[in-house]
Amino acid sequence: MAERPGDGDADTTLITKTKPKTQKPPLYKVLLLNDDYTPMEFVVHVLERFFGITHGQAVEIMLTVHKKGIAVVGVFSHEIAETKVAQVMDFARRNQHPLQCTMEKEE
Ligand code: TYC
Repeated sequence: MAERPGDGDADTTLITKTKPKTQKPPLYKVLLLNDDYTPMEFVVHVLERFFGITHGQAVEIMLTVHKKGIAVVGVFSHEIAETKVAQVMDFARRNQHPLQCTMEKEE
């Protein structure tokens, strides 16, 4: 008779399972950059409008960018991040502000 796992004699049976690896899509940080000309209220409005965050959170992020030069606004799929960047850049340009928004792949 052939030995089967769990038959419970003195043999040692090792069962090695290979874990199925599901591919996680890469995520992208959307970054906002400081400049000397875009009004603070405009930046706050942009953050509320395109990132669906509260006024308080928008003020906090805007001030971080103002003080540190750059901040992460959010983390999204490639397509969503690209859309957010395009919306911010287009809205800033149409209002003649030099506000810059960019995206970067998460490590
Ligand atoms: N530094 C700008 C000012 O003093 C305000 C500002 C904040 C601009 C954040 C851009 O992403 C920015 N008016």
